[in-house]
Amino acid sequence: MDNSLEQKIEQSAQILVNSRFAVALSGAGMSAESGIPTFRGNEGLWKEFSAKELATPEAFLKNSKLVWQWYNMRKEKISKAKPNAGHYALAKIQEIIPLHLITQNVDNLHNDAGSKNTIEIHGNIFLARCLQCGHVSELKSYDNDEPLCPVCFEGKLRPHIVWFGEQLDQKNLQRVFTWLDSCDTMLVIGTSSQVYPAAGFASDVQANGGTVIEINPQPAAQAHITLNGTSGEILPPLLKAIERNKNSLEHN
Ligand code: BJW
Repeated sequence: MDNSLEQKIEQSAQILVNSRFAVALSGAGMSAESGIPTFRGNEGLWKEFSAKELATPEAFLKNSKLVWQWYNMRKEKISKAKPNAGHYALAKIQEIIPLHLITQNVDNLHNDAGSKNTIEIHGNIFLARCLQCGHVSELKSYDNDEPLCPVCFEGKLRPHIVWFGEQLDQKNLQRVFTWLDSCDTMLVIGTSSQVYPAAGFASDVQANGGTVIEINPQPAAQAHITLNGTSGEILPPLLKAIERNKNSLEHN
């Protein structure tokens, strides 16, 4: 690791340790080192698959079987994936400082790594919602492309995912904005910052006077500090630096 990156990690750790209320926003890059493809870029899902045909309410109305087949394929892959070093380091950081986590990811890996109270703003791939009674249930299987509601037994289930053109859950969004209003430091990890409303969160924090730190091998956010590298490379040394700074703060 070059000197300037080490210095920036140290500077970020000091900011985070002195922060009153910090928020992290993660995106698909966070899970790339767990073998889960991102959406954009050369290796991204949208190179091979059409977002319009698979991740919109119109697509589900037109061909729910196709949409379920795509989600089942992804679910099978995701269910075999494990959290990576970045997920584990972030969960440990949350034990040391007040860091609240918002994720755009639907893969559950932050929770598997031990993060608590994560707001999953785009849903969760292991949940399904009934189109008739609205009940949300766990659906771990990945072999059924016409699942029915286990509660009303009549309604068709859809993935409990936020598709393009759909509103995010309002309760989640209210909690997010409460966090953003209180936040003095934000970590933006592994997102291309192209999809709204999440893409606007960092500017909201900056407008309130907060500091934004980005972790990404191809930085994309408006940040005060850019830690150029993958989340698996950057978060473990950031954790170490936070531990060091916290210890020296407590011993002074
Ligand atoms: C690494 C790494 C490593 C790689 N370590 N990093 C305002 C302006 C313009 C448009 C809109 C707007 N407001 C709303 C819209 C419409 C739309 C939108 O934003 N469109 C844009 C594309 C322009 N937004 C919506 O429709 C949202 N709904 C909404 O706002 O409702 C109100 C409304 C509706 C309509 C009009 C106006 C208002 C809903 C968005 C739902 C997004 N859903 C998806 C798919 C479902 C999830 C699933 O099936 O899994 O969510 S799209 C997809 O993109 C997925 C992701 O969560 C989301 C964000 O992607 P992310 O996480 O940033 O991934 P990538 O692949 O883009 O980037 C990966 C990054 O990682 C890169 O930067 C790499 O460099 C980096 N990286 N390896 C660290 N190891």
